[in-house]
Amino acid sequence: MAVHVGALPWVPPFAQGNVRDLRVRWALEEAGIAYVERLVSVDDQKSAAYRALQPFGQVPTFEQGDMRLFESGAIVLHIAEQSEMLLPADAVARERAKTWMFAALSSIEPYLMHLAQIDLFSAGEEWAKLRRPGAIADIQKRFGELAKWLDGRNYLEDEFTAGDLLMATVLRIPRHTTLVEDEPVLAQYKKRCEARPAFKRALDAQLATFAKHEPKAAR
Ligand SMILES: N[C@@H](CCC(=O)N[C@@H](CS)C(=O)NCC(=O)O)C(=O)O
Repeated sequence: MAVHVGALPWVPPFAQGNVRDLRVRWALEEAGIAYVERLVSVDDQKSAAYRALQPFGQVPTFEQGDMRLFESGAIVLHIAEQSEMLLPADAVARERAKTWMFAALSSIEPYLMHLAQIDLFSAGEEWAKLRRPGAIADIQKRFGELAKWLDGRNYLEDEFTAGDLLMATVLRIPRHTTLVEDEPVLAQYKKRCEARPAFKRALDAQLATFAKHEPKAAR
């Protein structure tokens, strides 16, 4: 049964390569599962039919027959359950990988999204100027701790897993800063994950869609 992935036709350049369907595309590429894009327009996002699939009107979504999912983490987990490329067979290693999936999404991503809110969506606002130093300090603390864990390791656990897939995509969020580069262990780790052919195919596919649907006004 065909897999459909909900994605946006176009986003402004600052968001390209970071829209969360990238995670789903990457997981599917790692698992060797073919998929078809389902492009979601602004009108679709507001429609009752789409809200039944994604209550917040966002992407990504995943549809395969009766299996209709939203939330990138839940979708990646569903795909990972089908492939040892993403979740090892060993029971302990498998649960450790899932632990890192949650860590990426709940212990690292919120800090980075807070900074994105400050820098990209509220730039120039007074509260954002006041909050920024604290937000940076919080990220530096988390990044230092993550770098300490990764020091001397190629991946979060023995092998690449869905935990690394999510962590690497999360580390792409502050690309308008040097926060990742300031921690060389993190920068090398991110680069190692992004060097995977499956990541490159996923990124190319997302960017190709944006190129195809670029509005005339943005050219
Ligand atoms: N927690 C959700 C977040 C989804 C999300 O923020 N999607 C963004 C793109 S990365 C979106 O659809 N933005 C368009 C909008 O909110 O209208 C997930 O991980 O799937």
